[in-house]
Amino acid sequence: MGRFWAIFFSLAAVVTVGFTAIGAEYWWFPGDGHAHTTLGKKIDDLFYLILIIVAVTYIGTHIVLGYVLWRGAEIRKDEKVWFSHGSHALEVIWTIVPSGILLFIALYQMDVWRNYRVKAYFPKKTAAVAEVTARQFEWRIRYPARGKTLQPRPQPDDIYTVNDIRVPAGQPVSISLRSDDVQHAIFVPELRVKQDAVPGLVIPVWFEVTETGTYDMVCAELCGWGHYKMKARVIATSEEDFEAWKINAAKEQFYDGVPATPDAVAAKADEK
Ligand SMILES: [Cu+2]
Repeated sequence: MGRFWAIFFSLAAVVTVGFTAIGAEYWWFPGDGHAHTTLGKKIDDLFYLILIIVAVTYIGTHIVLGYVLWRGAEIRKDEKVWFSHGSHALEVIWTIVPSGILLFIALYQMDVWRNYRVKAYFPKKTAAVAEVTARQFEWRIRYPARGKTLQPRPQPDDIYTVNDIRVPAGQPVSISLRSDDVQHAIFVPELRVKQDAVPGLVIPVWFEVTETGTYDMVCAELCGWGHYKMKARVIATSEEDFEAWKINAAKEQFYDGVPATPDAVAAKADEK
């Protein structure tokens, strides 16, 4: 029976890691399993690096466990068992090696972290496309008028949407994240974008969507009874479609019910 458990524990590790590797390729990560932003791909690479380190350690320790069980199974009933009271050298090694691995991960991921969070390291041509304000329980988005740059304070010709964040794909863009009341967090799994919205702070978040599409966004900070209602979308379109949308959105928003041209006025009069 001892030999059975020895093989069982050794194989269990290999099988688990095998399934995890298959899962990681097909359904572990949100969406189609791959990041849809440039930086997201680097974040995925960090996940895989850590996964490999963990897998090697996991398989290694289980093989050692299997070996110990196998040796234990060989002991005959009349044989005297042997006890170990620890090994100083071994303990030093298994303290230093994991510390070294953790230090390596901490240093290795610094570039990605800095690029993601520190404004001075954002891509140079990052366009500020919108201000996103979280509130109980929705996202209000303010865009500068076509051809203008985003101002810290609302402008009369700004365009507004609720729960729809429109961005051009294929270029680095940033949004200014704020909160009107409590703490919220934007989370767009497929873009690997996650950031808390903190009352009193304006936090810039940049990303470059690689493929046009609609990506689900949720609030990732339990912010009250209607937390679940904070579903939103990031809609990434081509630059031209983004500009065209802006023209349309401005038309709709500023339409005051009065036909604009003399022809339209005449058409309206004919209707009556
Ligand atoms: Cu929220």
